[in-house]
Amino acid sequence: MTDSPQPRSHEFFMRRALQLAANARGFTSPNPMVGCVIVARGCVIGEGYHRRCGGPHAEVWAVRSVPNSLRDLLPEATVYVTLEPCSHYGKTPPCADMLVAERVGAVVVGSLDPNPSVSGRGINRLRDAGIPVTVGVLESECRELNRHFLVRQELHRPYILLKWAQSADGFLDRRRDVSQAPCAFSTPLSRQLMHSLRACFDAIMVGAATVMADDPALTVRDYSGRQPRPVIVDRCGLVPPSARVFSTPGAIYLSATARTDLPPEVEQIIIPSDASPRCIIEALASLSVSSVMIEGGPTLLRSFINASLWDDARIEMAHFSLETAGIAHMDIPAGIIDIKPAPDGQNSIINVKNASPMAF
Ligand code: AOF
Ligand code: ZN
Repeated sequence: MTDSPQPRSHEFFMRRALQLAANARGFTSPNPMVGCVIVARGCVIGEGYHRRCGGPHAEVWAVRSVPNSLRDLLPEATVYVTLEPCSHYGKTPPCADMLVAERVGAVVVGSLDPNPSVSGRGINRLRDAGIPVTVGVLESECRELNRHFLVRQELHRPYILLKWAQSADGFLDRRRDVSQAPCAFSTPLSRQLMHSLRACFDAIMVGAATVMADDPALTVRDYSGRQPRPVIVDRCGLVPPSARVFSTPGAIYLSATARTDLPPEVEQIIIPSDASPRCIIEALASLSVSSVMIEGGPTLLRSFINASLWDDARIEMAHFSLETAGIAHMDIPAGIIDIKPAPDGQNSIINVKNASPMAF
């Protein structure tokens, strides 16, 4: 006896829509990643995702992908979309109107769009046109995918990730002079993962002491992706003009005094010498930076932790200790903690979510 196949669930198709959305990771900022799947008679007849900010939305690609021979099925089809269809004229026309015009049978939405131009209006427009709408399928996965976008919409500021690598006993480096290389906690694989993570951000920020001690380039080298803008916080104007980071495209230099010795391509922003973390983030937001990863050093990281101005922390922890040879100790910040082995099993990755992040 053979069982007849079970009809596939809303979750099954929403998972596929999530998978499609993630194809554009690193390319949609400041827009969200959105995926869409069109299903008729239990089969996928169309798929799409939002590829680039300014380009067509996921629903448009999905409807366009339906073969002409199957378009007659749209009135009985269910459209799965990870984010509420938009209802406004932005860089593109409203997707909710397009779905109404195509007379689709039903819409299943992962999470609501908090963008004040949308915010429930997309769903209302569909329902007003008589299209049944289900909301909240795999909602937490859909929200997690768009953490950067949701923080910007809901907390009115750029998304902030704190990131560092440390020894098992919490040191970011060992005692050394500048002629010696920084202590290597990362493995080749975790470095590559870190570069893929960098490519998802608009900016990567470090303090002056880190530039002077490590001379980082802050580039996306071991992965192919977008280069974020490097940001150097140097309140006292100490970083030498020869620092490698000034050659990385799009560099932003935050200091209390203007410098005449930096390459002309470097964008200089004057901040008060006692600028708070909030003031720093406001300066970046004014340059349309919508997500920033803070890569050190401990003074800058701690100032953001003390202000509760961060959303996630990602700590790569090596399995060896430095004990008395270690310097620059960091405590793991309080929050919702998840610890996993790195994919090569050599280090641990600690992810912490801030339970009460500062809003602007
Ligand atoms: C959707 N599907 O695939 C995306 C949506 O300037 P625009 O026209 O690209 O509009 C951007 C806004 O549209 C963005 O802030 C978000 O609210 C929504 N994005 N909506 O239905 C999509 N990318
Ligand atoms: Zn849209």
